[in-house]
Formats: sequence, C-alpha cells, structure tokens
Amino acid sequence: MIEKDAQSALKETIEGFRPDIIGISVRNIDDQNMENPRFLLDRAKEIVSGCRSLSKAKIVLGGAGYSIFPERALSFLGADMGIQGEGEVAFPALIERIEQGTALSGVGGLFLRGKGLQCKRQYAKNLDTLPLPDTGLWSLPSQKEDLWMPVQTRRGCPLNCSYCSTGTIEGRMIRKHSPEAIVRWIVHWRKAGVRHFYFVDNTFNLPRSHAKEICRKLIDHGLDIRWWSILYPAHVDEELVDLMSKAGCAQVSIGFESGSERILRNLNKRFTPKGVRLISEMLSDHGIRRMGFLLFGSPGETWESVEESLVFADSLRLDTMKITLGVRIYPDTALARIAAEEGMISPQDDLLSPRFYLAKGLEDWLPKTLKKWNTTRPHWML
Ligand code: B12
Repeated sequence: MIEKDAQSALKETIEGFRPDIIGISVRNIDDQNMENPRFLLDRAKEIVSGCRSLSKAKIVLGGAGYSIFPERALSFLGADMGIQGEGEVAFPALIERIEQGTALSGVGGLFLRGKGLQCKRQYAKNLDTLPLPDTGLWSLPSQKEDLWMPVQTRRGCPLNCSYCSTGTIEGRMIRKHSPEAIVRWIVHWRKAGVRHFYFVDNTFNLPRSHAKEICRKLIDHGLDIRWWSILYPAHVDEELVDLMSKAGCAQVSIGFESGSERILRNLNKRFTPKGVRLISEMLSDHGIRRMGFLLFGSPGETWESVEESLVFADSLRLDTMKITLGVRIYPDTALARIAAEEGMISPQDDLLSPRFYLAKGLEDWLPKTLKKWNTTRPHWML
C-alpha cells in the first residue's frame, strides 16, 4: 500500500522469510469515482504475479473488496484461493489444513480458483470470541498525533440500503464486541501515546444501547481522547449525542445521501430529511463536527430532487460535505437488478470493473450543476 517500489519490497520480504502461505488483503477494488475511475486490481495482480515468480507458496486472498467479488476477483488476480468474510477463524483453519495436508472443504467461506465456494461461510456470533488485533504486531509511527487508530466495535448490517455492499462483506446480523473489550483495547493504545481513534463500524449507533455503553465506559476511564465515527441518521437521541461528546467524539460522518424523501425511500433508507436535520442540530449543539454525504444519480433522481438535496444540505451548515456523482453498482443489490432491467448493464456483467448508475437525462446537467455548487462552497468536496 505504501511501498514506492513494491516489487523490490516483495522480493526482499519473500527471500528473507520464505513463506509457505501468502495472505493478501484486497481492501479496495476501485475508488468509486465515476468520472475518472481508478481500477486498483491491476496493481494487486502485479503483486500476486510477483509472489508467484518468487515463491511456490499458496496465495490466499481476503478483505472487504475481495469479499464482494470472491469468485471473480480470485480468477482475475490468479491467486489459489480466497476467504470471503471475516478471517480470524477461517484463515487459521485453512493454514492448519494446508499444513496437515487434510481436505480444505470444511473451511467456511473458502473459494478455490476455478472450483467455487467450498463451504458456507460462518459468522462468529459474539465477536469477543475472536481476538482483537494483536497490539504487538506493528509499531507506532513517531508522529502519533497524525494517527487515527482504527477500532471496530461491531459487524453486520440489517438495513439493506438498495446500493450497499456491506451485507455481502459483513453479513446482515449485528454482532458485537463487548464494550469492556473495546475500551480495554483503546486504553492500551492511549497508554502507548495514541490520542486519536476512528470507529470503522459502518453504523456506530446500531444498536444505540451498545454505542451508549461504549461511551459511558470511555467517560469512566477519563481517557482524554478524540475520535471519529460513522452515524446512521436514525436511532440517535439527545442522550447518545451527549455521551458521545463527553467521551471525546470530535467528528461524525453522516451518510444521509439525499434531501428528497422520495429518493430516500427508493434507496431504502429508514429516515427522513426532518430526522437528519434534528440529529445534525443536536450534534452541532454538542460541539461535534459533522461531515455530510450526498449520493447523486440513483434511480428516480430528477433535476428537482437534486436541487432539493443541494438546498437541504446547504441549510444544514455542515462542517464538510462530500458529494458523489453516480452510484457504484455492486452485485446482488436492488440497484444491480434495476440497472439490469433498465438495460444500463448486462445481467451477465460481473461488475468487477466499476459500473455506475446514473439516472437517465442527468448525464450532462448533473456534473455541471454539482461542479457549480462545489466551487461556490469551499467546505464541499466533489
Ligand atoms: C471504515 C471504512 C473507511 C474509512 C477508513 C478509516 C480508517 N481509519 O481505517 C474511510 C472513511 C477513511 C474510508 C475510505 C475509503 N473507502 Co472505505 N470503508 C470502510 C468500511 C466501512 C470498514 C473497513 C474496516 O476497517 N473494516 C474492519 C476490518 C477489521 O475488516 P476488514 O479489513 O474487512 O478485514 C476482515 C476481513 O475482510 C478479513 N480479511 C482482511 N484481509 C484479509 C486477508 C486474508 C488473506 C484473509 C484470509 C482474510 C482477510 O479478515 C478481517 C477480520 O475479520 C468498509 C466497508 C466494510 N464494511 O468493510 C469500506 C470500504 C472498504 N471502503 C471502500 C472504499 C471504496 C473507500 C474509498 C476508496 C472511498 C473514496 N472514494 O474515497 C476510500 C479509500 C481509503 C483507503 N486509503 O483505502 C469500499 C471498497 C470497495 C471498492 N469498491 O473498492 C468499501 C468496501 C465500502 C463499500 N463501498 O462497499 N473507508
């Protein structure tokens, strides 16, 4: 990810370590940018080929991006196998079987290249049965102030937004770490000098009681930390916002995506613009910075709904606003079905190379309009 000369780094590591198995984390497939998309798997393919030419090790893929396209990414990248979903149980189980030469077929979520899924994936119901990242595995950079240490408190999303891939990556059932385990982990890093944390949960506030309990425990420890989280703009009440603020929350990302009730319904969102406004005001009143997200061009989008969303977002007076033009189409989503029905994509398209939904009639007008709004609002990003 950060090596300037990845092939030399690979050579040095593989020759020094001589692995039997190489695991590669494929986090991103592309950058979700419709106007100028960057497909990132060509670089990943060079890494897989580099591993092949330097070693006879089995190459195993995993990660969020990989999990959306387990079969297709495996064949594109030319690795031997891949694990869809969480790796903590499945990867050690796979390693053990490879070491002992026993059948691989019982490893949950395992795909073999050219042979498909070997065994249904399994989800740990209680995340405390899985280890948190080993704090001894990496060292901290000297500039600790710049680091926002990632923390995951729960997995899974039952919400089913029409375009979203989270259910495929993490499953639809919410599964949690106990607040005690999370806070213990944060306390460890706080003692090591880290002050900034980033909750990577796609929805920090689901379930709300869990989020509140984590905040209470952070407050009890008096940690002097600052953190960032991603909020779903429903299930937020005054008590939660107050606890978040007292526990050190500096900023939240609020993915409200549209200011039009009709579009929100189409996206299968379970909140209204009125609710978003209330939450946004509560956060602002408690001194929490707000970054908003708008997603333009989804099914049913019109000039009117775009204008409605822009005016709505403007009226929230957010600290930062991120605008996305066109919706990345992921497999097995309602959006993919609509796009195929409308002839925007072929039903056979595997969607690995990025495809975007943009409502008909907006192709010229929408980019121009968004650019105009963006240039007149310095805190907006397109
Ligand atoms: C939090 C988050 C962010 C945060 C990151 C903050 C931080 N400090 O880390 C922010 C907002 C900055 C961000 C930015 C972006 N993100 Co983001 N992000 C996520 C999110 C919600 C969670 C990622 C995470 O940390 N998970 C927790 C860790 C523990 O899980 P994990 O990495 O998946 O690892 C587990 C398994 O995958 C597996 N595993 C992982 N590696 C391996 C390897 C092997 C060998 C095995 C066997 C298993 C395995 O085991 C692990 C433990 O169970 C995911 C969606 C999701 N639900 O995953 C999107 C996601 C990864 N992001 C995505 C994208 C596109 C981006 C951006 C490009 C957006 C943009 N246009 O700027 C940028 C890129 C940033 C970058 N430099 O990579 C996409 C990627 C899909 C794609 N199309 O490529 C995702 C999947 C969301 C989506 N749309 O579906 N992101």
